[in-house]
Amino acid sequence: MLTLTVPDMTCGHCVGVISGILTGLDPDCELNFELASRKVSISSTLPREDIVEALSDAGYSCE
Ligand SMILES: [Cu+2]
Repeated sequence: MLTLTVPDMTCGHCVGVISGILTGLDPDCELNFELASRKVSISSTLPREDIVEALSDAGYSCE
């Protein structure tokens, strides 16, 4: 389980975009969003760096 903080994830639209990116990379990933704290928990075989890069490319930098 990987937990990322995505400061620019501010609304349900962002959650939808990020969800689409991650399930596009790994259809079997399990995601849990905590919008209030800007956190995404990701259960996936993808390397962390690939996830961070894909989200950054879409304008969502991660911490
Ligand atoms: Cu948004």
